[in-house]
Amino acid sequence: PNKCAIFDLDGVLVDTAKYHYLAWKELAEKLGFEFTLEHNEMLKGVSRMTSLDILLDVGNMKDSFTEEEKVKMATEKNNRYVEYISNIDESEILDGALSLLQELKNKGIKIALGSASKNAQIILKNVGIKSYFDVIVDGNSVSKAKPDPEVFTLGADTLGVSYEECVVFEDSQAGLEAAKIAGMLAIGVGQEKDLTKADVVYSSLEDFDIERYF
Ligand code: G16
Ligand code: MG
Repeated sequence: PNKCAIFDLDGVLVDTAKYHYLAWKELAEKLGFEFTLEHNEMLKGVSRMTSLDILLDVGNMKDSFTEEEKVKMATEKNNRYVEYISNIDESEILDGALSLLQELKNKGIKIALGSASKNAQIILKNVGIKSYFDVIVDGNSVSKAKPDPEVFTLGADTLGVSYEECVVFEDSQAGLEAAKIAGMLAIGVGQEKDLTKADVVYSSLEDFDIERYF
């Protein structure tokens, strides 16, 4: 039986992926190229600096900047993103997320966060769901980014749960791949065509059948 649910944050529990997109798009426009929603798929679940590299590649500017300039651009993007998320509230919680967290709690299932974001704490606090988590692993706690499984295994290790007893909820290919490498069940949340690495895909957490997995 599964004992632990591990949740990605952006795009699974909260609708903040759109703010990442807006902030990256603004940077691309400043640099003089278009960054589309389709391009944005490549950034999901990916760390901030790797996201910047992918974006610069889209604009054919991969080798145009020094490391220092890149850090400056990433910081600028993050400042913009933090502005967007500083005023968010529970209305940004995605459909089905709150009731799923509550049902898991009622069943005594351990709940972990496994997010690549360094801004996870502020988001959880602003939308009011921080107290559901038995452990919070985010971009500040790990040294290796998804698809490395560290962001999920660290949570399981902290809770003393074996990886085979963990179910991961993810909206990104990088995160689903990380879950599979760890030996965890990988539930994709989103569109099937984008999430080919998932064991099973639900278009929304609302459709997730808790009795089937826990
Ligand atoms: C999120 C997003 C990614 C973002 C990454 C780092 O991860 O999906 O697009 O690049 O975090 O975020 P930050 O710049 O805030 O540290 P997740 O794992 O919660 O989906
Ligand atoms: Mg995500």
